[in-house]
Amino acid sequence: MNIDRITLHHLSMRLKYPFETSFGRIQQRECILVQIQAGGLSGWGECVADRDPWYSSETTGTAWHILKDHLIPQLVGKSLPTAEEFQAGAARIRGNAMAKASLEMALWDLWGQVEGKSVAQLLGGVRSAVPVGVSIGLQPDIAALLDVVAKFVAEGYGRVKLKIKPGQDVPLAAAVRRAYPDLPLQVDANSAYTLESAAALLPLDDLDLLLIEQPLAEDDLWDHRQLQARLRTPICLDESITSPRHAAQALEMKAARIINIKAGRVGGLSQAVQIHDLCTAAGAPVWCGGMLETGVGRASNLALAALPGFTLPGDISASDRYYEQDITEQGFTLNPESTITVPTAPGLGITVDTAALAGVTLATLRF
Ligand code: NPG
Repeated sequence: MNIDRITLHHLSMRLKYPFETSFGRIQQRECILVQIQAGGLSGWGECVADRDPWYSSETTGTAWHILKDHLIPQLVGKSLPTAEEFQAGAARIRGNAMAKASLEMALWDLWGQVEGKSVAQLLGGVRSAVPVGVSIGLQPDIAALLDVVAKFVAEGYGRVKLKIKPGQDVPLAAAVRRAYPDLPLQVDANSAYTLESAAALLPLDDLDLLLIEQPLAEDDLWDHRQLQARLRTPICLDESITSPRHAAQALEMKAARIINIKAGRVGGLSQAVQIHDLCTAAGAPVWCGGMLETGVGRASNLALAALPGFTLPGDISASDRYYEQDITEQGFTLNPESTITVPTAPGLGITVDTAALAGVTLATLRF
């Protein structure tokens, strides 16, 4: 089967509520959707790079360039590659994990449709619904934070993640813990601390948190190791883990006890599965991170989180937590017990709503 056409769609979608982290405030979320057409089928992928290089060095601009000038020319007009063939071609391009992952996601969607299997099945998923939580951005004050937590707990979210940064950390986590003594709770600093300033986080050990996510710089496995040695609470790495090798080294070095897996951050679902497998072999739990995806990326995250090692709830909330109108016909809703059902239809199991897509498209490019 030949790849007939690839289309890039640059989108800008307004979040229902601004999302504030230690790196900045997002209200208008940009992303790129990749559509691969082959043999009358359409496969979709989402590039999670944002407009600004705050969370990662990749942006929608750099991803557009890498897709257009390097990755797409390897594929368009050629026969549909296997995952190994795609990864071998992509490996020659350094970095640019999110650009690579988006194209691979569209290929997984196609491979599933060709084989009549869901992406979850292709990846080795074992769960029909996955445990999920909600990630809550920084709020103006603790009273406002408690209101937002109360709203999401009332909606049925059974695990809450709080964003923290220097000056907005222990007191806010302690206030939420006081209000919800039994709620599974975790915090995420998005690299906002140094080993020195992270001394402020040591009292978090008294709050019975599931984990403390990415307190230190993304390129600093060693200082994470020093900090983990001083904390009883597990450190979980996100930004620092950009490949299976980093994951293996972080665990070996005891820089973290838990890993957040985002397929976009590690170059695709293939690498995400490798990280899952090596963490499982090492006895380290993993969970699926989120990047405010549309329904396309959400479907892919659900497929990944169906693997057996994803024992902690993912940052995969229901569609209505994010956008007024999503661009997939399928919306994802929260089940009782704080789970979301994994799509079972072939491929990612989603259909893009072309009218909704047109309404949020900034630019389109066809190959
Ligand atoms: O529910 O998708 C979600 C958001 C989860 O907190 C979340 N994502 O640091 O992991 C993160 C953060 C993020 C959002 C990172 C957007 C980058 C972009």
